[in-house]
Amino acid sequence: MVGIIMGSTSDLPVMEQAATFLQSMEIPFELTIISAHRTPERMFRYAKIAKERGIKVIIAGAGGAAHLPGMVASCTTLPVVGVPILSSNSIDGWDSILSILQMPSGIPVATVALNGATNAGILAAKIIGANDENISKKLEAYQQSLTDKVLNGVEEVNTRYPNTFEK
Ligand code: RP5
Repeated sequence: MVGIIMGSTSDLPVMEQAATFLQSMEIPFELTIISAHRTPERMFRYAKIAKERGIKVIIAGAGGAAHLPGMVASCTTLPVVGVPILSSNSIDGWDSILSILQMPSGIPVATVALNGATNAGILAAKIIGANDENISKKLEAYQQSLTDKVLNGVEEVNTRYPNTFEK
């Protein structure tokens, strides 16, 4: 249902975070390496037949001259979530971010933060969850768990420091 792709196996430690989130939501996904520069034909083929293979959202990660997400987006009507990666050939990460973020009008890539693969997984789940009540409910529970975590922290801090603001 979700296709996770990345330019190199060196991107895997970051991109696995998207896979981990999708697993926690029980959303089926596939994951593979596709390089825009080193395997361009594989990239075009993947993007062109992704929809007919049943994929609903593509998460694409790359670093440096990060052309994979944008080029894939140019060959499909599926939503593409881009993950800029701070890689060995990145100057400082801004190169990866801007390569993915600054798409021309007409070919959007939903770009998350540098190394933000968990958010890419969440965004993909939200896109699918817009038409799937079961996934939507799981996302609600996930967001509630984030709220609970913060409020537990509030309680913890209140035992050590004075505060009169409501919880
Ligand atoms: C990009 O170049 C890849 O997405 C990766 O982030 C970066 C470095 O690739 P390797 O040289 O580690 O294979 O295309």
